[in-house]
Amino acid sequence: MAVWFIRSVNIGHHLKEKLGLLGVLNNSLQHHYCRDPDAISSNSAYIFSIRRFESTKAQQQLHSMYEDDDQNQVLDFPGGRVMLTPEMGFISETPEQRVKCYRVLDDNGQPIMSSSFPEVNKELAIKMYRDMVTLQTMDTIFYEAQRQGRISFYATSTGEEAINIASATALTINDIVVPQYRESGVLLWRGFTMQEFANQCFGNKADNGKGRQMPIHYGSKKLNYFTVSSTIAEQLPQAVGVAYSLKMDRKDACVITYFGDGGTSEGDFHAALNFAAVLDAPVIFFCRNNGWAISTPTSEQFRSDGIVVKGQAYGIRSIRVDGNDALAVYNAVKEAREMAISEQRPILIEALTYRIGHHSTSDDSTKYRSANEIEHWRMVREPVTRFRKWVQWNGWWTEEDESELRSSVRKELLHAIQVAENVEKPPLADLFTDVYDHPPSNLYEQERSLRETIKRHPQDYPPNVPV
Ligand SMILES: Cc1ncc(C[n+]2csc(CCOP(=O)(O)OP(=O)(O)O)c2C)c(N)n1
Ligand SMILES: [Mg+2]
Repeated sequence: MAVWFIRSVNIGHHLKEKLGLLGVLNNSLQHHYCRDPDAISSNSAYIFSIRRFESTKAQQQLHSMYEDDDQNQVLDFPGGRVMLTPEMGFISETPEQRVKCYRVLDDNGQPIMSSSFPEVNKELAIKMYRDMVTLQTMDTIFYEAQRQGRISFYATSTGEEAINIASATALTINDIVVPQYRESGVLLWRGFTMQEFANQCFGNKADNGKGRQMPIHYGSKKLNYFTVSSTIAEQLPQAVGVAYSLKMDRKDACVITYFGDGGTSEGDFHAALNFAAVLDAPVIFFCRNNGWAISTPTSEQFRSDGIVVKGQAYGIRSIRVDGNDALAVYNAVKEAREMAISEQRPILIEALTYRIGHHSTSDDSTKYRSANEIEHWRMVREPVTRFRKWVQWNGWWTEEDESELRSSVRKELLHAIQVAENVEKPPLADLFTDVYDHPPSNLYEQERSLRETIKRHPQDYPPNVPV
């Protein structure tokens, strides 16, 4: 499988061979320390004393230089040896070449001649395609429901269906998903039903979150899918913690956490990458670089070659992939999962894509981007059509299959919405439960005050919420 990840360690082979005894000893201890959680408790005092010894020697090491066989001077520095040079040179702010983007299918759904092929058989391909269409249809119908005033909010994944479904396909149900909010398709793939999606969006009594969250803040303990929280990037350090717990428990599973390009402008992103790297946490950081963070274009977020190079900066193996090519996404995540678990390390994937829809129902993106730009991605680079062409090219899909699927999904969704709308809302008392065993007095006071206000202004409160 020709999936190339940028290696986090770029040290030349000949230099590695010349490492001194201290370096080798330190390396093997670090390896032991990081890979074997049990070793942490039993050997921690020993490792700590070695490290302290090393740090008190730091000053001495700074002045110690060695000549290697090539007459190059080497600085023995805590953390690794560094080649010295008499030539002053700043590292360029832009690489000579931008990191290439891995893809398998061209824009027309045709396999690229030289690309190695992922093993996606007919059954899997059809399930992937069906779920992409379901996600698309779900987005259309819920979006319309919001426009009709039936739900309060919605955000579509339009343009990012391949990322959603293909990444989910490459994982197992034991892998834990720590999402942002534009990854409903991952939950769909795992078996969240249309009724469950509708119940959450309508905030009714059957919703797992008891109606306490905005629409699209899904979560499912059963499906190993953490509940969405709106605060951008806060999920990333949490994901590292979850991955570290999998490591401690020696689980044959990893964590995948999703985030947008906007998320990388938060401090949490950087803290998470660094923690994951030094803890060797089995976590896949999946960045959906869709060009926009609401109205802020990526050109106002960073000057680097996208996100992929930031992985390497933190010592994390990384890849850039075409997010609108389902087969490339599938291949990259499958390989990333394998490395994350077998080598116990984090991996970063930057998927290039485009947010075709508005940011959410609270946004009008025509105010800040050109219609041509949106049209280009909708017509030329659209991921569902591209995948469909490949499935059809294989002779696995017909026009009749297409119309049958679209109409049955639509019917099922409309039914789910109708049912969800008629289910009772959770009682008012639920607002104050599930956080404390014994709620503090100020919460009791707030509940009392709310009930009094409702009594005084009943016309301002929804009649379908039991008080
Ligand atoms: C900490 C924080 N700051 C700001 C916001 C407001 N906000 C919600 S979504 C969003 C943009 C996120 O963009 P990106 O991460 O690229 O995801 P995308 O919407 O493009 O999928 C912002 C700024 C927030 N929810 N949390
Ligand atoms: Mg974005």
